[in-house]
Amino acid sequence: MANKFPDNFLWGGAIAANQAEGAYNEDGRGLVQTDVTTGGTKNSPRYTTYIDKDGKPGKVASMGHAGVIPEGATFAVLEDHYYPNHKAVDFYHRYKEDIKLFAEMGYSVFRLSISWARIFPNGNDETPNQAGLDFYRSVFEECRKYNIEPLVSIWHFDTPLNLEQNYGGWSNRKLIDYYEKFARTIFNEYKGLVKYWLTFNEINNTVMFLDMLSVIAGHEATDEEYQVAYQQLHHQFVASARAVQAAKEIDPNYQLGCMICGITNYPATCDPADILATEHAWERNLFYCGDVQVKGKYPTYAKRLWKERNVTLDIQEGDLEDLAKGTVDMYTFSYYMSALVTTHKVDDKVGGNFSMGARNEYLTYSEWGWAEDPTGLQYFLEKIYDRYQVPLMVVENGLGAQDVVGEDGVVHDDYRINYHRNHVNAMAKAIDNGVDLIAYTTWGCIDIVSAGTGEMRKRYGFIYVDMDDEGKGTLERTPKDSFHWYKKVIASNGADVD
Ligand code: P53
Repeated sequence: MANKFPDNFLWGGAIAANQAEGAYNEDGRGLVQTDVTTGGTKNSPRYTTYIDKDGKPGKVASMGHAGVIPEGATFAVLEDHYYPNHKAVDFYHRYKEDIKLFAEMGYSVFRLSISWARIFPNGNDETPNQAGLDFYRSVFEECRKYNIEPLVSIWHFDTPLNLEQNYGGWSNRKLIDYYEKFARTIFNEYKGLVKYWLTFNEINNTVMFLDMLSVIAGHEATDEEYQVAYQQLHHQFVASARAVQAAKEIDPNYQLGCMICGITNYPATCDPADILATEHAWERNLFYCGDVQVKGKYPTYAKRLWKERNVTLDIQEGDLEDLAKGTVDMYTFSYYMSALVTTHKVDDKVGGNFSMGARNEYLTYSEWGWAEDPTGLQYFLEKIYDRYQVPLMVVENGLGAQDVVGEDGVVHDDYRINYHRNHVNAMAKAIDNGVDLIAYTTWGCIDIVSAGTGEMRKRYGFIYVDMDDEGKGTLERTPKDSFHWYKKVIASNGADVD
């Protein structure tokens, strides 16, 4: 039976400013963390670079947005390193060409993020940078020309570097006010051009990344690190809730969403201890954020989570009221893979950046160690919808793979088509089971810089970009086979996935 999607279902793709735009120091843009972050690979981390207090250059393993540099050091761009995000794929200058290609695929939605540092270069400037405001206005107008609905992430791993360097980043409560001012500025500026907003990309990663530190940096996170992360997350929750309230004040038609890194957790064995550990992993890594942002309050199990890590949250007067008042209208998430949870010793660990834990013998893994699991997407959709009962959006999904340009100049990416076909089918099944799913934006609709590894070779796009890991290439855009496949899927509203 052919898949059935709702009539007004939104089909499209997604990118993030720092991974696509480049033009890192043009038109008054300030620096962000990825501008001082080198490229890495599957097996070696990206590094955040700095000059220490004695003037010596140094680097520290980073996750793009979480590199912690030594006391007294200053983030710095070093001469003998390559920074892939500086140029990225030059969306900043080529957005008209790119949006035209998206329109050709039939997009009705395009997810992108607004770079805070283009609007407020230092994060807390008195007045916004007009050139930054103009750029996004022009991008949104270009979308509207083709009846493409922009879906805008307000923050996608790119806090202005000044706020990281001189304020301690999200550990500092002041960031709530700076973020709120940024959000209000763009809500006012783009009224009538944008309807859908996401407050923080993969907000659960603020804490979940700590579980993964042992993989990228060979370091088990300490209670102090959890204390810092939970406090930062609290500030982000309040900032998100304030932004939601501001948005509704400015335009009651605005639709706001949370954005969660959606990893489906399964128990590795039927040992009851594993079943419970899995449920607790859902609470810690997924529900904690969704519950605060959709239901408007910290869940009861939060006390246990804080106690396990000796965390004492500084919650100030008005914060809990803000959380209650600033709940989101929709739950949006990225979905790439599932993971296994176990209390037993694991011999066969899955490698690759960010994915970890035991190998699932029923699944296949990408070159970067991510488990391909479309059933896990159906499971996630059904479980999350049952819990929250608000419209859902899959705002990232895709396969990072190395592409080979054929002799005919085209990438024949059946592997990517298969991946998306399976996930589109899984969404259709969840919809058939009653889930109110309203949008699907595939990740990196055009090839962009990988967030995790900084590589270009880890490609997700349906449009090939001629650019390599060293920054060599013409930046020319060429549709892959998947481009034509997706066009057909959209034209048939998800019915024809062959
Ligand atoms: P890359 C880890 C696990 C799941 C999603 O990731 C993740 C990450 C962080 O890398 O992030 C999202 O480029 C993120 C995007 C990112 C995309 O997944 O490492 O929102 O910015 O590019 C894919 O392969």
